[in-house]
Amino acid sequence: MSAAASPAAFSVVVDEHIAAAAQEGLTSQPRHLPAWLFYDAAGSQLFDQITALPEYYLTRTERAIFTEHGGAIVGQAAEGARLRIAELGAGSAEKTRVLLRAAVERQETVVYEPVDVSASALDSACRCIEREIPGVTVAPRVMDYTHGDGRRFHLGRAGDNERRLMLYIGSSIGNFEPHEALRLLRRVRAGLKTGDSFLLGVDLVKGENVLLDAYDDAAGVTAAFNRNILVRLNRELDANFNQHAFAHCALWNRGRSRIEMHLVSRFAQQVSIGALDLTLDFACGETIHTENSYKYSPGQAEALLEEAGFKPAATWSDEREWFAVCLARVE
Ligand code: AVI
Repeated sequence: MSAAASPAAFSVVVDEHIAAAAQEGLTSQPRHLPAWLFYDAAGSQLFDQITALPEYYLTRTERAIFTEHGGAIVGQAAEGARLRIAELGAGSAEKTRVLLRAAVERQETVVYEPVDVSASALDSACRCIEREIPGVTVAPRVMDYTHGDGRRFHLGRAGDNERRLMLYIGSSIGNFEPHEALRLLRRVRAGLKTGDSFLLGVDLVKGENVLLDAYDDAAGVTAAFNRNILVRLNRELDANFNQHAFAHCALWNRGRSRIEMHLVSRFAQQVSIGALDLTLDFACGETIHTENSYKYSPGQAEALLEEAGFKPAATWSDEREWFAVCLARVE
């Protein structure tokens, strides 16, 4: 190993969480990396681009459901009371604006509580909402809602005549393994009180080609998003991946009802990860599994919500039944 690549000479502070994930995933067989590694600044920008791609129907289909049914969603969640709206993994909160507008129309003002692990994501995403939609007050909460060690969410008290509507939209639940999804929903349930409700957005099973195109677009944005994970390891762990020596691969795993993303080594190659003092030998065709995106059958999300302790109340879908938005109540 050269001096420049030695752990001692690597001057960037190594994030232990990233180092542990890369060490575990890249030395396992089959090799894998966690999907949360996608979302550095460049990856988040690429994901924003993905949501506008013609092939990536998810975002625009869910937004259309909100545009058509936002009033009904907010009305059913409120049941005559005032509503405050919380959101897990708020991101750019772009679709949420549709629901916030519906809430303002109904009750003139609304408190919006975006929850995210990253304070900076919350800052930039939500600062402008108050200016854009008069009547909205933003109360951001920094919280790692994906790992809770059984602890409850601390969202603060809602007012006496106020109910909370918690959003988890954008098919984000689809990136969790089924047992993790159930655990997450149970945590959410435990952090809500009687009368509150939960809105879950799920992508539905559909024709294989539609699914494959959504995860392997013609412009190559999803491929760049996938490869960006290697660029991130180069920067943060002093690795020397040649991102172009790995092909983007999206496949439909029908048996497990999920799209899988992989990075496939185009030829036999060696990669070193300086911060881990690790050298990896990739065979030609060997893959790194980077993401699963589960697709739900009609009724499956409602069953999951019920298993997590919610009472499913209503489901809205688009004409083609490509995407579903499920409202469930805490009783
Ligand atoms: C964030 N998540 C819901 C996206 C999805 O569709 O599973 C991530 C993504 N991966 C590739 N394209 C988009």
